[in-house]
Amino acid sequence: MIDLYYWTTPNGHKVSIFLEEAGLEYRIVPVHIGKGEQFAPEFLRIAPNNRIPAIVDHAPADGGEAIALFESGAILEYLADKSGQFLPRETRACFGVLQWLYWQMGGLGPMAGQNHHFLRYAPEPILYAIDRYVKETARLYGVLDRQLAGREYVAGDYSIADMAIYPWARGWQMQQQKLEDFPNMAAWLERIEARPAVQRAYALVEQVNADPQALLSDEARRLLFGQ
Ligand SMILES: N[C@@H](CCC(=O)N[C@@H](CS)C(=O)NCC(=O)O)C(=O)O
Repeated sequence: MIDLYYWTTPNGHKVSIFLEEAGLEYRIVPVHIGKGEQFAPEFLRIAPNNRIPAIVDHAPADGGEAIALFESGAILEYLADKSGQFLPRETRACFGVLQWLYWQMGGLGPMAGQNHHFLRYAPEPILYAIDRYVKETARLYGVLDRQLAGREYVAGDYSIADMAIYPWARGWQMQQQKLEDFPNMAAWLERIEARPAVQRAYALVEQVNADPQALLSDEARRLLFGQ
């Protein structure tokens, strides 16, 4: 059994998508980041960076004691290794996937995250910051779009790279992007969205989070951005 410490945000969805795709047994432990639950000492013992997602695998493959992990990229690699799915073993194919996973972790995730911050959460509009992150998001989607030309998935077969990128890319509208500029990405978004496991992962949102706007409250902003 795997415990998934989760909230209904893009980084949380990466892991719920994997678990649904792989059919691994898991249970959700909600961590309401708008209420400050990410600062609870018992969560910090698992995730010292006070961010979701995190997992605890109570039945690791080596039969040893439970394994706790934070950072969505490391979690995806771990689960791929454990299940033997969504990350090829062969060196070229494996690193073909991993370079796109790290592109998401070091590029699209942080840049789109700042895009969300300055467009949605900042107390006043800072035009330079908005322009910078909207443009950088567009540049990154241009890179993704070119990679997807003539390909169904980001790197070979459907993989943890697609699972890491999709939850951020599906927010293109909020990020002030024009989907018609990225036709290959648009087709790929449709392909991923149509997957039953992806639909099951997003269906969890309503069960876990009754108020998706809660992160916009003054208290949530103070907790999230006053650290
Ligand atoms: N690099 C981390 C980023 C995780 C992250 O930023 N999580 C956000 C939600 S998407 C969070 O938990 N925020 C809580 C906070 O800022 O206190 C990962 O990919 O796991």
